[in-house]
Amino acid sequence: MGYTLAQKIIKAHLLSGEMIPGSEVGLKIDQTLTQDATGSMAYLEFEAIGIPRVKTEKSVAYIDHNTLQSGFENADDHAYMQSITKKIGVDFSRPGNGICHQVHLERYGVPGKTLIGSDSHTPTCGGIGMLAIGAGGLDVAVAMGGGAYYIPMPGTIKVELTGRLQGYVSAKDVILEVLRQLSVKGGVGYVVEYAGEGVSTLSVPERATITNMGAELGATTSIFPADEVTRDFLRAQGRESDFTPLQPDSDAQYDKVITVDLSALRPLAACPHSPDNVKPVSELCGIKVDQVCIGSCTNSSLRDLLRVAGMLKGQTVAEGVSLTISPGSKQVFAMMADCGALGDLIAAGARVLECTCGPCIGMGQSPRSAGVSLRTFNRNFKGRSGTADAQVYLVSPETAAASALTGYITDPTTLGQAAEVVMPERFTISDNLIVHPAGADEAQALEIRRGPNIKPYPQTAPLAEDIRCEVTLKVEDNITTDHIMPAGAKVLPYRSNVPKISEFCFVAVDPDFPARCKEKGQGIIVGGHNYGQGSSREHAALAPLYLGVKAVIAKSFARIHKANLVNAGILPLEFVSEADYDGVELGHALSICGVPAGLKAGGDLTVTDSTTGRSFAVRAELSGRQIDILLAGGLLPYTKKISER
Ligand code: MIC
Ligand code: SF4
Repeated sequence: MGYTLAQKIIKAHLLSGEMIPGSEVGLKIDQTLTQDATGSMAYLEFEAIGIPRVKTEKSVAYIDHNTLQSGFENADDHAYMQSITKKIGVDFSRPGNGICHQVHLERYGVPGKTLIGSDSHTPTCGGIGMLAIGAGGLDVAVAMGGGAYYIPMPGTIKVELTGRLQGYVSAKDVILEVLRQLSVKGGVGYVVEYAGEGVSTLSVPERATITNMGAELGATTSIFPADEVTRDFLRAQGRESDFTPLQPDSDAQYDKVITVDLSALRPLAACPHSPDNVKPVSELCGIKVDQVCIGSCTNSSLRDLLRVAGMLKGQTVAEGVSLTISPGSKQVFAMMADCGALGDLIAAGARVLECTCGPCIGMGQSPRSAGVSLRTFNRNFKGRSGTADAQVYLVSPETAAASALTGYITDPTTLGQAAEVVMPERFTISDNLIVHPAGADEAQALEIRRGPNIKPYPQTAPLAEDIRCEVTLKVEDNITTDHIMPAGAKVLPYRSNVPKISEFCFVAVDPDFPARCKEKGQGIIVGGHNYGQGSSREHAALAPLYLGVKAVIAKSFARIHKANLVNAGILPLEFVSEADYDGVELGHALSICGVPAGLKAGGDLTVTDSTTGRSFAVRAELSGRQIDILLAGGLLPYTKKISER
């Protein structure tokens, strides 16, 4: 039997395990990336592991999430990361160089290689044929130290692309269509692979828009073949020597196949408040718009912004609409300036922001109360924009630009014939904002700068024999990491300060949660399906750890968050019978006895609820390695133990 794209890369990087879907495989990691909001903790963890220099082929630290610097905290974090990366052998992408995924695609991505990043949208580089996976910071720290990265061996969903996109329909509409078909849970446990005659009609940045938002499917990653289009992109980036072709075997087998006919696709929008709440834009026309934001790691490439500039040229943004544009990288920004397209945006009244995540992560540009915001981003979870009752729609750059001009949600295909976007033969290449690490000898003498915002990794404890505590929180299905550990301008400055950031844990769901945890000292969280979907931020596990959470009992978990819980030493348990969820309430006193023995014997445990007198069964779906991590008190003590051997 032949191999799929992902299976080929996994096979070439397999360090342990068997390639049987669901069973754990350990992979050799060639490249890592971090961004500033998760990076400071990842480097603190790397330091705690105690290895002096990174062992990967290439590791890069980006500063792109928090550049507001509304206090000393972010500046402290950035200074810490700039100094430690120089010492340990990591490239440092200075603020102003762009969003991690866009820059990584342009300057570092290599077909056939493995990449893990402490950001859930790391699969963006699947657009260039990499196996690129989002992970928690501690997993990235371990990989930087030369350790394997472990995932359950994924199954494969093939998306067959037929035809060719028409006019103002673009890559964003493709992934919205896939989300419509598969939902935010549909990719869990799978790699999504793109195939078919439509593939060669899409450029690498368009493919990257599609793989980027595979994160919203819950997929392990998404990937395109590496073909002549990939070679052209690398050549235009002055990196043709990085090209290796990658195609699936003709007899590769897929667990599921869906088809998207590119020629028939119409503009789509993900309506409030979930990326899979997808409707045709034509059904939403006439809704008044207050704000339009173009950018983010999903849609900020040169192609996207040239298209927007072409649509805005000679026109004025509608009265009552605020249009912001965040270019994805310095390369995109500089090329927009050089060709005059930036001038067209400015002249039309666009508010051009710096090339960072910006409004996507709630760093400014919150809409007005109950306002309607159209965004080319990838997430529209409630409150993520910074305005609790805002109505956020996720759309393509074409729909965004058309709506910015009319002031109402507008189907761009009604604007007539789309002018062709003419891409340059070569991108403007300058890596002058990359700070390269010092050599090993020089590095020894370098000081690490540690401001007062840099606090150590929280204390963990080996798994107790018996867990006896109260339910300190009960939540419903699809709880996102934004619910657990919000981002935004007020909270992001504390990513290196777990005691402080814990004060914000779950506050949008239950403002009393942090205080209740402090009062009780320890607790259990009860959740529904897809608990922890969304981002890779390990703070969504570290803050509960700091607040004394010992276990989370849910109907099901999102992949990265479950791994983060284990890494933090918190036990993830699943209800054997979902009906038992209804019987447990906030404040119930639960006990789970003989935990280590139960885990070793297959993971079946019994929870006794002494408030109701009932008992129910739960299961820990964990590998032997994960059980050992929990027994050691988390991945950090476990890794230290292993590296001391
Ligand atoms: C996001 O889009 O939510 C983030 C911010 O990029 C996160 C990472 C983080 O919380 O720092 C992600 O997607 O992993
Ligand atoms: Fe940044 Fe938004 Fe992309 Fe996350 S989704 S990396 S916040 S641009």
